Amino acid sequence: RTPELEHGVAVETSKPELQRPPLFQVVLLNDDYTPMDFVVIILETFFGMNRERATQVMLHVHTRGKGVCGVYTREVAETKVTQVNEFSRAHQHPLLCTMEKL
Ligand code: TYC
Repeated sequence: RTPELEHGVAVETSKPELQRPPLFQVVLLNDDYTPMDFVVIILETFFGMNRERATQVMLHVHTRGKGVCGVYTREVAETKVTQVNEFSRAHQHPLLCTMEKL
């Protein structure tokens, strides 16, 4: 796009402008029953957080009602939501995970 000078001669370089895919926040919702330790394990296991970060995010969700676990393309976000909700149900916890388009 920008003409670059090569030996004093303007050369047209072109950088292809790639499409960026839509991004989605994966969001965790608060509830009154899911144990705090279980939420921390979810954040470590499915979102690659260390214990300190997972605890911060869990406490944010607990006090504010919801919180962002990560930002992903559609398919990755959908997979995380399904994995978290199935894991929570398998352990008889009502924890809810959803996604929101940015
Ligand atoms: N509110 C829950 C409790 O007091 C803890 C909790 C945190 C639940 C985050 C869900 O997404 C959640 N045990």
